Amino acid sequence: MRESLRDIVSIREDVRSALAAGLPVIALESTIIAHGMPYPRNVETALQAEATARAAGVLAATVGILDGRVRVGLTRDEIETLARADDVIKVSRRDFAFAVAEGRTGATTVCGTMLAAGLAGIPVFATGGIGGVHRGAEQSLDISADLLELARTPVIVVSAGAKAILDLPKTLEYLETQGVPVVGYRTGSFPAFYSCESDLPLDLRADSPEQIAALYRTHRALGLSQGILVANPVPREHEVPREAMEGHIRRALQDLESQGISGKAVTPFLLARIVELSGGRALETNVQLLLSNVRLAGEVAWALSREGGVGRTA
Ligand code: PSU
Ligand code: MN
Repeated sequence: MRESLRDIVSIREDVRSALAAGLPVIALESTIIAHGMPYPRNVETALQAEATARAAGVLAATVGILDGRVRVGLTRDEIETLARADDVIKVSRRDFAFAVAEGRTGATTVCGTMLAAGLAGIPVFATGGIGGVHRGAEQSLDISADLLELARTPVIVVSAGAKAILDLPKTLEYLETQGVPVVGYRTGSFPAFYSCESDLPLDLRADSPEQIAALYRTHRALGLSQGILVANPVPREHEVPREAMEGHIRRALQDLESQGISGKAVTPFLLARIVELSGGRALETNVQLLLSNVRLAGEVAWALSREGGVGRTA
């Protein structure tokens, strides 16, 4: 039996018609719901992200896999399911076919969500922070599949940079090697997720959503197939300064090692531990930077649709 894409991917009706009409749509991920934040803050945040998009006149399609079906545009109940169930697979590119073939329920990472957004024809995606090259990668070779997906799927990913738990210089080097444009939004330095800036300069900068939309169009017109990473610093009033974060990160990394955690459990463990160590402050920052990214992604989606039809990804 040959399965067609339609048998596997369900695009919610309102999302489908918005895309057909060239109206602005953004994709949202679900790993942040299932593995990135504690219950019930995860559900509240996911719904708040969708409401923030709506307030900006943009439709948000949260992506996930329910009982083996890829859903582009989850319902409230489906978001609740992903947030509560404890057997939700963290779905990256390599897990995608497995989750579908086995009829499983899964939350998509940045990598998995880009893949689904590309299939659905949604060119803009808002997340918190992408995965990247881990500290100590010269030993562990732990490099997030998010970076490889950015190298192969032409979706604009609006983020607050890469998570500060990572090796940020190596993450930028890797993206450069893979030909992924990294664009600072109103900044000349790579944001460090919880903090507005790092000491790492960026070569590309945009000061308006229209500039990002124009860059994407040109990128596609040239036949370039990489994604574009937009690095949007967390709003200043919500940042945790780097010196304050660094202590928590070092401690969390020590705990990671002493507990012998590896593989896909690494990032969820570190994020949860840092929330604990910061007395919840890191969680607040994480929520706020996500909402800020949703607003910017919405503006970029508007800019793309104004210029006549959305920039198709396929
Ligand atoms: N950023 C957050 N919270 C998260 C993640 C990123 O603020 O939960 C998730 C994203 O889904 C990202 C994933 O794609 O962590 C990266 O995991 P890994 O390092 O295992 O590739
Ligand atoms: Mn990893």
